[in-house]
Amino acid sequence: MIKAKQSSRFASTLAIAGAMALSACSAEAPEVVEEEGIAGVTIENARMVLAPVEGNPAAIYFDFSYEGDRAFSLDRFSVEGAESAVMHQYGEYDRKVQMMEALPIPVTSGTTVEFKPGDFHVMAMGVSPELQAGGTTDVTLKVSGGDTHTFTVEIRAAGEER
Ligand SMILES: [Cu+2]
Repeated sequence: MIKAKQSSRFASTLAIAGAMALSACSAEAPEVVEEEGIAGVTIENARMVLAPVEGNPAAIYFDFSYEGDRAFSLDRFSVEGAESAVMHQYGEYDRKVQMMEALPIPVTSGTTVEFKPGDFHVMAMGVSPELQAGGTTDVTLKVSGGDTHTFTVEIRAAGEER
């Protein structure tokens, strides 16, 4: 009997604690300005151009700019619906201009980087057939220190404007 009482009291204490936590959350929610991503980062004109052959690597282009206090590097990306993603740049290798893995790009306040055809881009590998032209997907930039910035890219077919 005593045991049962104790456990029911314990259970009701938990329920009260839960209710308090909930009300605390909902009371605070309207005041908190939700800030997604890294403060000061602006991404514009983001698009992903699919390869002519389904499943082949797709290129992602966008205009990056930053107005913030903290310096970081552009380096690691992940793409929803792709197995992996690498930052690429074109360079001369073996007497041919071809794309290769890019070195991290240092970013400070005022930095702008154009990810564009023939230049910096993010290469998405192992692209899911679910990513279709006309749709969108999310790209996440992960910087040193672990902060992330997620943005949406428009998906275009291979033949469309890049
Ligand atoms: Cu590439």
